[in-house]
Amino acid sequence: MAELTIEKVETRILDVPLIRPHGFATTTATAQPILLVTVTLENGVVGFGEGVVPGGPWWGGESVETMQAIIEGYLAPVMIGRPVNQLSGILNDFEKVVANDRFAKAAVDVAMHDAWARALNVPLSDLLGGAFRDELDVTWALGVLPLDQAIAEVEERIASHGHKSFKLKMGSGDPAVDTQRIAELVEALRDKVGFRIDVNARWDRLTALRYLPRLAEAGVELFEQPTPAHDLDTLREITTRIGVPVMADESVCSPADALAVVKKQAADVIALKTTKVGGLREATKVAAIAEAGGLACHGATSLEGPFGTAASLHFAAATPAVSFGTELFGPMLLKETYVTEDLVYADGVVKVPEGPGTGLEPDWDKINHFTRK
Ligand code: MUC
Ligand code: MG
Repeated sequence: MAELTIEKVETRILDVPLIRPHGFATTTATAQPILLVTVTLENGVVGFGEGVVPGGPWWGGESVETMQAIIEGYLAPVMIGRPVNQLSGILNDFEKVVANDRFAKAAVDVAMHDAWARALNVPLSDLLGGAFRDELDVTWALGVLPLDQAIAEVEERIASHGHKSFKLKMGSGDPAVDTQRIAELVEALRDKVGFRIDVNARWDRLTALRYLPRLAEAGVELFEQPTPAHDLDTLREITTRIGVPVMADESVCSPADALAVVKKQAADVIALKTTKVGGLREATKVAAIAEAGGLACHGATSLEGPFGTAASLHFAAATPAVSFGTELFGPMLLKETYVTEDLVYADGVVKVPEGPGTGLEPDWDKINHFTRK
């Protein structure tokens, strides 16, 4: 079908201000850089994808600037002139020209899925097996914050959006002080909502074994990636020793990584980000491996904007293995959106948008406004 031929691939960097600074283990973001990717087909249909990392290259080595260079210089030439319904062949050929760089590949993978679904006039989830649910639970994440501000933010988010679970970012500063701050917060509010922590791989084995039991005693329900990505032995030790479920995030950036975690039974849950694994097709493989190995998947985020988040929602809606809720809250952290109708969040859940593709439409005035000059 000639009309499905990919004619153009365009990218631009958006800098979108956040509603408040978001403190990660090693950096604090006040705006989220997002690489907006458009794929235009010969029939005029346009698909949207987003290249996003949480707050910069500290997380996985990629940034919006590296993604732009890789997509424009190496991935776009593989795509142009080929029909979008040969997606798996195109993705296969990416591996001949670009190793790793999964966040960049995810941005174009999502844009191609979106264009293809829009061309067929079906929701994106139809290309992933079909949606079997229309809304998903959403955890809200607090950046690294002083105790009083953190308590105030939890109370405010319960009142405004009905969140039932919260992720607390850790890993910056002195582990003893960090642990005390989080333990007090959880003890103050655990009767109202659930809490999990994300250390972003910053603690070594001894630090983790020393402080995680205190957090377990305070009532933390899930430990996300306390220790370094490559060290599956320690992750397994924590999983088997402390009695609180462990979620692997930085340890799982590919299907092969997921298989390694399953073989070692190093974690109970996989934080499945469609971004870090290279897109929706790779995410499907990770989910299948997790499911076969008895691990649950969590619909995790790199703080994507509306298009990337909606794509992840379609994936989660079509994938029963994503059975451990989501943290697909990225659009709520942005001060303003750049789609005509934003995602709907209320009562602790987000609706999967309806309509062709992701179901979202661009607001070009806003996109131009946020485009980096
Ligand atoms: C991560 O490591 O999970 C997701 C939410 C958040 O606050 O940070 C990210 C990245
Ligand atoms: Mg994480």
